[in-house]
Amino acid sequence: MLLPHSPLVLLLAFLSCFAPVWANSPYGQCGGSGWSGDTTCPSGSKPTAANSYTCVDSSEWYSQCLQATSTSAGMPSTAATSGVSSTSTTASTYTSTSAGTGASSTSISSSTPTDAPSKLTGKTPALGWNHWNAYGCAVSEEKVLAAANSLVDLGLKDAGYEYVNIDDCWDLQARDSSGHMVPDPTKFPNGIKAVADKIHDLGLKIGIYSDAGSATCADFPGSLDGESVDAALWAEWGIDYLKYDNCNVPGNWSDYWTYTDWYESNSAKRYRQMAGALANQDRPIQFALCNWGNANVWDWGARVGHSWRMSGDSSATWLYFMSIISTNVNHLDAIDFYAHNDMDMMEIGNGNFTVEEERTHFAAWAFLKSPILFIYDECLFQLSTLTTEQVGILKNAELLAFSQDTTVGAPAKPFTAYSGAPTTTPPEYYAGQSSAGTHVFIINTSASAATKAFTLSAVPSLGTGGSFKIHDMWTGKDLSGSYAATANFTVSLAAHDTAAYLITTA
Ligand SMILES: *[C@@H]1O[C@H](CO)[C@@H](O)[C@H](O)[C@H]1NC(C)=O
Ligand SMILES: *[C@@H]1O[C@H](CO)[C@@H](O)[C@H](O)[C@H]1NC(C)=O
Ligand SMILES: *[C@@H]1O[C@H](CO)[C@@H](O)[C@H](O)[C@H]1NC(C)=O
Ligand SMILES: *[C@H]1O[C@H](CO)[C@@H](O)[C@H](O)[C@H]1NC(C)=O
Repeated sequence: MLLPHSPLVLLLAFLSCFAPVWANSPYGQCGGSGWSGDTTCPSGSKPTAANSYTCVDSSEWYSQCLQATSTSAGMPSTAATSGVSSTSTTASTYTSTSAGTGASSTSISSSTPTDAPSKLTGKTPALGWNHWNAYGCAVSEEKVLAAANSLVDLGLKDAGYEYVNIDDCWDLQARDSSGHMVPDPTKFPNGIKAVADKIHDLGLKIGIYSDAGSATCADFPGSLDGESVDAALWAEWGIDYLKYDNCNVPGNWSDYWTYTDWYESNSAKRYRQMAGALANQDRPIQFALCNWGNANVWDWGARVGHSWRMSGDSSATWLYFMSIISTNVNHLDAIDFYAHNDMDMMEIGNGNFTVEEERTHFAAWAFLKSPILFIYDECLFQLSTLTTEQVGILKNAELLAFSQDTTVGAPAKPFTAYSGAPTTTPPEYYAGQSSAGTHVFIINTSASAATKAFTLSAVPSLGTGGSFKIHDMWTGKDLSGSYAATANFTVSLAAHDTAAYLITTA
């Protein structure tokens, strides 16, 4: 294989850098709240199922270019032609949290697995790369291995990034005659196992993707009711991580009522079936539930998997960041070791953010202990519209250490910065613990610069006496002097920026 940074590879990468692939591409984002990118989808001269795409709302935040007419995946879908929109409609019936009568009116099989997630993986949030936002359906062995090599070359592996995750569209639309998923021979000519071996040789781990329905969101085979066969195949290949999506859910698996314990819901049951299949394999596979924050997943996610998405697909917009943080702060008690609220992909390098907004994005994902799965391709990273500054944000050792701390499982949580401080949505002040000490994070949510202040004694666990040293986690430097517990600490924050501090006894 060519060295990733050889001149030839750089030239080839440069030549393939036209428009960003997420704009106006099949299965790419075409809308959503706050979305300012391309809203059209590719259409062929003869609109057919194969070459015409329409923009379908898959959630409040995300619309996606989907084929106008679905083709049949391995298992027939009982959903309407557009799986995403039909499952979203179903999803809206999930929202109530009140206890209902439904739990007794459904007959959950007593054989539904109750396996807990493996304790051999997923203690701290997953860090890595995911192909989707960079390549969509145009994924390939070459691109996945290039990403793996770049994790090493850019020092991201050393910083803690470990997962190289393949998303949707990696296989053929039909299973083989023995019912197995088949890697697309054009995209993965050597199969997935060969890719897994190479990724393992680099000291990294590999993720695969499937769906808890009859077909994936891009209409490839789903795993519902075929979990054991698929899990065994992935284990044989050496898979370390599974992202398990929520498209094309057959009608009889919908939840039309509420539950006292949503672990008994049909939604949870679909994910529990896969949890049981994974538990039967001879290797730990981290299980990432991608059911879009439906069915009160934060109440049962930790009994089934290692992380769970809190929303529909993310959007590369500031509005999405504010929304997902606001959602997440209502469910921070769900977060602990082996249990992580997934705020969805890191959009650094995507969208049109200021450096301050990127710092806030990264910091919030780190201090709320979300998995951090980012994108990049040669166009973004190595030929650096994704700047060294952005790589520097992703590699910030102190924020990553907070995310990956092995002695404290809890995230930072909102606190009242001083008596009478205003409450905002999302909150602006957060405090948490790590093995290094106490941390404070402050988001300036407004579009102009502001002075932020907090009283040190208002920070939970610092106490009301003594004096403290304050360390800036972005610069890696201590602020000069020391601060009494009664001191009013102030900082001037640029619009949409986030301050990150470690506070220890002076
Ligand atoms: C839905 O129908 C399929 C096919 O008959 C069946 O295997 C499955 O158990 C049903 N799901 C539920 C939740 O009843
Ligand atoms: C990106 O942001 C800058 C600064 O806010 C703005 O001037 C520019 O028009 C934006 N570009 C796009 C493509 O939205
Ligand atoms: C702390 O300082 C800020 C900024 O100077 C000021 O607005 C605020 O009133 C002060 N708070 C206290 C409790 O002194
Ligand atoms: C950010 O700046 C705005 C405008 O001055 C202010 O209203 C907001 O409270 C600030 N946020 C923080 C966290 O200081």
